[in-house]
Amino acid sequence: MKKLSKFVDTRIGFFVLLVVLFWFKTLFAYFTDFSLGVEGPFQFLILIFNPLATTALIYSLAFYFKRARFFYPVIMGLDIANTLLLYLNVIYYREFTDFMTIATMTGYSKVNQGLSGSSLALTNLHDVFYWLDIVVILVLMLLRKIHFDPRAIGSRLAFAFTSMSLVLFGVNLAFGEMSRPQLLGRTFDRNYIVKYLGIDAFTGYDLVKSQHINDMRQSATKSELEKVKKFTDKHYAKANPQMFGIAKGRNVIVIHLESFQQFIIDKKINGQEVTPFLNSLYHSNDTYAFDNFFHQVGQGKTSDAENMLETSTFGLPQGSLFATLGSDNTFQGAPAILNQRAGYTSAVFHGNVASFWNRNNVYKNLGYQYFFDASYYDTSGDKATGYGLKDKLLFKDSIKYLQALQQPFYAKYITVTNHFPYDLDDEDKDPNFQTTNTGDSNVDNYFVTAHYLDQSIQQFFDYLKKTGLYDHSIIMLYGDHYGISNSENTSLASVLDKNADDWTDFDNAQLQRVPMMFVIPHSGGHGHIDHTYGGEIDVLPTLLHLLGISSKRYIQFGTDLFSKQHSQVVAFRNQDFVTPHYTVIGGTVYDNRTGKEAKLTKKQQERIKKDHELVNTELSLSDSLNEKNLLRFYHPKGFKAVNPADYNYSNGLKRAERIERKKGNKSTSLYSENHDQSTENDFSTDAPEQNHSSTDSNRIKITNPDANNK
Ligand code: GP9
Ligand code: MN
Repeated sequence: MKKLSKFVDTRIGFFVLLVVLFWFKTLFAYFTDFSLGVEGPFQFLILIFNPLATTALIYSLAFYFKRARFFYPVIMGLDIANTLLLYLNVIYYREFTDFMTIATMTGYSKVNQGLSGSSLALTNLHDVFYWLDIVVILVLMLLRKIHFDPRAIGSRLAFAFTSMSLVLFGVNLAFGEMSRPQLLGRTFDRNYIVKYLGIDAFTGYDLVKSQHINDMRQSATKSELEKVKKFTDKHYAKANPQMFGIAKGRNVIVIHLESFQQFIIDKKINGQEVTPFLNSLYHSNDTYAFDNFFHQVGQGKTSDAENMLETSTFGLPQGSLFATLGSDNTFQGAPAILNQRAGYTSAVFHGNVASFWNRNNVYKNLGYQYFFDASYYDTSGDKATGYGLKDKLLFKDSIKYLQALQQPFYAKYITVTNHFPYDLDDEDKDPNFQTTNTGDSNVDNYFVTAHYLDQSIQQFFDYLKKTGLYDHSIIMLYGDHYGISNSENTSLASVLDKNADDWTDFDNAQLQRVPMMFVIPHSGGHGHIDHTYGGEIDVLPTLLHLLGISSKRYIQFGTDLFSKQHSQVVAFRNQDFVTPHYTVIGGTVYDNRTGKEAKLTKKQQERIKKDHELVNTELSLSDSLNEKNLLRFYHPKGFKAVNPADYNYSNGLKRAERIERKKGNKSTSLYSENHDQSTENDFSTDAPEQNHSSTDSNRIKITNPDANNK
């Protein structure tokens, strides 16, 4: 013991102590918080040793500080920073099953207001272990139980430590490459990089990559655009003549069902439907519903879903496209196309702050004319949960703005209440609805908030019907992404009548289905549940064709879901993919009928290889398009580039009213059509908060500088 404490009193000893402690902490994270899919003893060995090289490398830098009063603060500072990086990744992983990239980190400040609530819910009692050693060491230093060693390490020895660590890292990398060829060459494998090289190496690698993107943007040329255009032209799917234009000229109402997965549809718990209203829509013959429709989001989650639906290009392999590139990207998306081709007014209704996911900037680049964010509603007291105004109130309080919009409009509602951690005040819970009892509170609460969301949609539909808006609208509802993450799917297994012990990656992939419904009242009653495979990337061309607008001239990666030429290969953001017959995950091919690894004939192998190539090509071309901002070089016929400076989201109602007045008799807003009478009273809700006083402090902070005088 004495010997040990003597050793720790030397600089090398102190260095070894910190390296070993951090090594253990990383292993602790590997085995408790992360699930890295380690296979076989070789991978296991690499995993055990991978934190060592980078930790030693980083901490060895302190040796170059000769004076004790520099050496100790520097090495402790490095240890604290390294622990913070590890810990933030732990928190992040709990929600996203992924690691933080530089893009996420730099985008963080833009989104953290909304994240803070659930980040807190993501902490765990055992997190103490990540910080305990640092506290103990600092206390021991203060009590002078650990002594500062005044003897400096010579430059040569310091250099020897650094080079040794580098050699060690080289060995680590070589082993990694042996087990997984092209480890660093492949863009999408964050889990692999951490598994083989550790978090520090991953972060360093990512830093280099994001620098690379900056360089690429600057050097991009028009000829790169041609490559993308050639691909999307070749994959264009002709509209189905039976469907083309069936919703022509109608209002488009988009309802973004937060975290809503397909398995909730028709699900009964304790004999009761979770979402009776959405189920009735799903089965209505006014509704074209898709039951093999997958979300395709990456780390950008909601914002990735929005990006795909608005632009039919994929999100990025890392981070959120909205948050990282969206401020200055060129988009040719739905609001601008609909406005320029068919005179649509565009608006977003969302109960969270405008800065979340950088929407306040991105929407201007997309050409959205109105953005009714949290600052437009009373979000005080119990009217909001972590991500903003409760859904029932969002629909109700949006009416005064919605009715002022000139028709036809393209209006998007982004709901929030069914968002992790699925908190709902007791007053909002339906006493008649009994949820599951899985022991996993996220799963149990998920059904409660989904049930609430269902009620809110029903109330909105009642309003639409009462005012007649329903009759000349197409209402598009979709789930943006999973609500229950892969690590919790086993808790869900029993609810789905499955066995948690046999749960596989195949089951995880199948659960990525989300609802996609086009409700088109009075369109002939041919609505049905369509089994075509597709995903979020396909929505924009489908919608445009329903509205009678050809999508041919635009660069879009998806294809019309109703088209005979529609491609049924559904790419996930990590290059895994699903087809009607197979599910391909990390190179393993599963047979959809059996859920087991497929035995493939030569011909089938060829087919799957082709599909794989298609997936890789479309993802990488989409990335090239967005990362290099190539659309700035593309000028489709009749498309006027969006100028974000034309948009300003303050005083939305006043602006809409000014247009009403200017148009006079020609105004097509619902308010004008209703003889300048408000339709707000046509909305009825049982939301208990509606009568609560608004003097309580706000649950979400309104930070929009434009947020006054609405
Ligand atoms: C926040 C909301 C949630 O405004 O859209 O985004 P998510 O966390 O699901 O990406
Ligand atoms: Mn979401």
